[in-house]
Amino acid sequence: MEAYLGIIAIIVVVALLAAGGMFLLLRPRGKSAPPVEPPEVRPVPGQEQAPPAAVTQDDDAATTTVPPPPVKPAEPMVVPPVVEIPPPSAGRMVRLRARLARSQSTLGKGLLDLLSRDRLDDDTWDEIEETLITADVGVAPTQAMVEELRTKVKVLGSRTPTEVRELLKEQLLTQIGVDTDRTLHVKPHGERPAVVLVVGVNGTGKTTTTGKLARSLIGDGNKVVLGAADTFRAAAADQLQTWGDRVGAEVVRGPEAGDPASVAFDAVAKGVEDKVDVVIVDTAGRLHTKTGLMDELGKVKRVIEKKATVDEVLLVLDATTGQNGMRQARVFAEVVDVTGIALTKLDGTAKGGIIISVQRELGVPVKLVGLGEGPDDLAPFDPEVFVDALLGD
Ligand SMILES: Nc1nc2c(ncn2[C@@H]2O[C@H](COP(=O)(O)OP(=O)(O)OP(=O)(O)O)[C@@H](O)[C@H]2O)c(=O)[nH]1
Ligand SMILES: [Mg+2]
Repeated sequence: MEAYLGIIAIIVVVALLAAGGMFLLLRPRGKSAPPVEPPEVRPVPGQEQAPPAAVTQDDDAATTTVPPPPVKPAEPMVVPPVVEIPPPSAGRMVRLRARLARSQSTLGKGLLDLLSRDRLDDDTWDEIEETLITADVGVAPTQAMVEELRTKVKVLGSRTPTEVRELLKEQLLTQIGVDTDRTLHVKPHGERPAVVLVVGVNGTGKTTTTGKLARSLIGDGNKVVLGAADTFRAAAADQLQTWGDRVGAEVVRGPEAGDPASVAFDAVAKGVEDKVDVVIVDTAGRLHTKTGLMDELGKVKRVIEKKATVDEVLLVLDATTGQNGMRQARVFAEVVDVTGIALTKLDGTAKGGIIISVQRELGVPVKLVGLGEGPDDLAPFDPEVFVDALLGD
């Protein structure tokens, strides 16, 4: 019996132990289990203001947060170079003629007022002469004009304002030259481009004129290569590069302090290879009194001529420099055979008469005029428009 009781006791103890084990295994884990966190939603950069992407199903029920669709990583921005389409050159001078206001008020209006006086005595003629000289017309052209005006005024007797204007217009046009050929030689020779060499003393506006001319040629439908033959300063080539980049003209440059003639040669070679219409070579400013630098310029031209014809040698003259400009012009003309003058900064001067004196001095026409610092402020020179602007309409 006792044996039975022992066995039953053992069975009960084992059963109790088994039940306890089951309890431990099956009891809920409650607080000790880590909470199941909803997936974290981070704000997408740049979309911090976007409403949260949560969908609430029921006030009592748990909040279910639906993550937003995956955002593609931003692609790197590629900014295409902005290439401008410049306007054509036609009609530029008419658009810019208001820029001649200073020459108009001094030269144009001054002469009209003097010539409109009832009595033209010697003092008045002296004043007329002085006005012309002050406007840089030059001594010989001034004397020629005064003589002609005196004769014509005598013939006319009393003068109406229209007659005075016509008289003056005719005289100014005669001195400037209406029939002069001012064509810029930029027509390519078959497969070979035209070449324009830009020269002048420091700061006259060579690089600016090169850039403006490239724009206007491109505006007229030409393909252009620029040669940065100013190797004295790296900034000079950068300045030209900026002009080229704006209109999509390739710029050929060389090492700083390199040989300008070889850069000019390379630019022309590139122009030939790319079959462009015009190659414009910008050179460093140089004082006409520095023989070594003037010789270097002669070499630049000769080296280009091994590859192509130099169609234009443009002398860039600053209209505000007066008689000093005349001396520069003479020396440059001796060294490189100047074929045309680009007269810059006419917008800032009352000395518009320099057009007359410089042409007379060099026997070379003014082909381009700079009438401001803006990219399209360069115009083919038109004597009629110029004189009309001086005399007012
Ligand atoms: N107002 C006015 N300024 C001009 C004109 N042409 C050029 N300039 C200004 O003249 C300054 C000199 O121009 P650049 O083109 O650098 O002269 P540069 O002859 O190349 O000078 P260097 O290379 O140093 O000899 C610049 O500030 C131009 O904006 C013009 O027609 N009118
Ligand atoms: Mg320059």
